[in-house]
Amino acid sequence: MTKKRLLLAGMEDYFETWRRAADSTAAGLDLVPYVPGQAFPGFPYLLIWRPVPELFASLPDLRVIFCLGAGTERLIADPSIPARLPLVRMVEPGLTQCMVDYVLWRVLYHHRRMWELEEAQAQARWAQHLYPAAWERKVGILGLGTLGQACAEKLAEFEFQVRGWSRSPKSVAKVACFAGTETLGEFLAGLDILVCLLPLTPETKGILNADLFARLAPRAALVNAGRGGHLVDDDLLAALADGRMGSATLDVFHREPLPPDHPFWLHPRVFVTPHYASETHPPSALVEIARQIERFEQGATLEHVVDRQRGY
Ligand code: NDP
Ligand code: OXD
Repeated sequence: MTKKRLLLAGMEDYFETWRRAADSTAAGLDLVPYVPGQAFPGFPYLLIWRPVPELFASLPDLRVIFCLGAGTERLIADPSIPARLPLVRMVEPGLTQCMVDYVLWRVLYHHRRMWELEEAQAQARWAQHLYPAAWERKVGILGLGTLGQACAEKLAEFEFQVRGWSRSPKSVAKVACFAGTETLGEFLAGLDILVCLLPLTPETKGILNADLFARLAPRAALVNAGRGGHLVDDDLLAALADGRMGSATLDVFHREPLPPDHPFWLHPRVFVTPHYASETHPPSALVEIARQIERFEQGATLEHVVDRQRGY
């Protein structure tokens, strides 16, 4: 079988990892690195993560753009990407599984107030504390898409009281689903732990702000694995200072890497992870890309195509 050629652009540091993954799977893809200034006629498929200057002029036969990640806001904002080409966001089992691990880990951490034990250990102090059962904790997930839904299901399995919020109505077993801006207040009311897994769009930018924090349970915890632009940093710092919010895990930031002088780094109730919540796994992602190419070549509609007007 002839392998399909997939061009990788702007991913120089990872190219060898991807090529090894391609060689180790039966995806049937031949990965080719983009070289700036060179033309690539005859390449219908492209995989990119961030905008690459002058890329599209060198790809006269391009038909589908695959994004390496689930969040496509940077590509949507790139005016050089031809509007006629479908942009497919990443949906693959490795990315979903890692996000489930991360969210479960961080929710359990905040649920059991692990930092109190870490602080106590640093002082050789035996510090038992009481905590509610999982079924007494209300956990909300902003964004009930591919990742949010998988996380909601896992948290429900662990007996948390789980709520989810999306744009369109959803039905997820053991999860109370809320849809639309008009239900946001009801969704948020009294949540103990709030997880953000929204895409960054004009509607969701700055959604994690003082008004939202005021609706949660006192000393609630925030887990932001969506995008840094969802959070108003100063509102979180103020809410932590006045005790309205109790703690936060932040994986994504307005500027990445997070600048060394940012107050989040040394805050005793803020736990920073370096945009590490989840990542695309080359072997399973390539199988998924190959499946989509197969569909496309057989005339079926591509899945997970980004709606650029909607912003995700
Ligand atoms: P999806 O597109 O599958 O899900 C997005 C969800 O957000 C959908 O449920 C959607 O509603 C909802 N949503 C979007 N806009 C609104 C709105 N205005 N009001 C209410 N709900 C809204 O995306 P994924 O689950 O695959 O990924 C989500 C995000 O996670 C990514 O965009 C990215 O930012 C982030 N991410 C972070 C990673 C990390 O390592 N930190 C790794 C991977 C992703 P509806 O279902 O009705 O469309
Ligand atoms: C993604 C990410 O969007 O890694 O996939 O943040």
